[in-house]
Amino acid sequence: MRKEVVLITGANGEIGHGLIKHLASQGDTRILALDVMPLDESLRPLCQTFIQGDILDTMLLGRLVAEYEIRTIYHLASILSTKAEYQPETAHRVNVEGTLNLLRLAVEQSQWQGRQVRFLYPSSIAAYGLPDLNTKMLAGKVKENDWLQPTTMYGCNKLYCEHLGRYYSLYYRQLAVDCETHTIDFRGIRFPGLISADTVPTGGTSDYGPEMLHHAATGEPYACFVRPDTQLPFMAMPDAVKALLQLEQAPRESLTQLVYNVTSFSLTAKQIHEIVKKAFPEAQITFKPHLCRQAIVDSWPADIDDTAARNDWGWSPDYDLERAFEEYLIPSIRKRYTVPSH
Ligand code: AKB
Repeated sequence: MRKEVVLITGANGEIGHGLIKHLASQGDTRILALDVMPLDESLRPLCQTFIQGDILDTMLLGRLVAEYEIRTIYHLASILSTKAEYQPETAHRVNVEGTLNLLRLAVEQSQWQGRQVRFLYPSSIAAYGLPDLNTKMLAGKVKENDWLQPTTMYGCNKLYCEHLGRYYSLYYRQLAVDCETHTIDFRGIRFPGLISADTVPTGGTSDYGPEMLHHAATGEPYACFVRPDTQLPFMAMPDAVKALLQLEQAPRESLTQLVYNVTSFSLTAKQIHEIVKKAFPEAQITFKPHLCRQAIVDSWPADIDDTAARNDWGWSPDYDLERAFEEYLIPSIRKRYTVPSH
């Protein structure tokens, strides 16, 4: 008997933390967690099984196909935009070949189960590429099919994997004699910059937002690597988890597209600085733009249009700007770094 599970790759990453905690709190989901790094001790008891391994290890993935009945895959593993620019070919292997391995696994599982496995794929605003700052500021809320000329390896990888998801959903082996009937049910979400109270991101280019906040709370000085006027859309982590779960649950018939923008609020680095300073008046924050990272952020939209997600599957964030900082980020981060007095 194969064990029915939900597979989460990149389980130890930022979204993985939030997703595992949420799924475990619902009680009825058996989680098979996979990560190349050891899983955080706090997450271990929440998972049915944790496997430390690589999504490029096809033998390992073959073993998973044989042992488990995988209902849904949350494929979270990836190398983020800044890190990917230092090792673009490695990023391509992990982000594209790794995703291809998971899509193949999903097809095999769908065939064997006789039903479509759901494949939830977090894509990103990095899939967009606006040619210059002026265009970015005039573009307004960018829709899913606009400005898709990413300038980073990570962005190219995300956009291409969205296409792969569409291919594996609709056209997989379309000319084969034994043309496979059971394809997969791919659902992609283009996330804005994410901010979590529990984890600090590594290797991204929207990281200046969460880094400013976490450094301020720990009293460490922070030099923000973008200009104060830099604007990006952001979202609090509980909303990112909510979006993934809500899209997973949505009836296929209500979905008019395979990839959706979602967003919560959009603000400048200066506005983040002001909010952080108000909460942590001692914070030592300076602005020291890194020209290349700045150029990446300048190519990402200042805001995105998530009307399709709102219309098709009822997306609506719980945390607007004020609630995100006042009710979630600041109190949780304050608590996280407070040393208990004995
Ligand atoms: C990154 O900065 O690479 C990510 C993203 C925007 O997808 N946070």
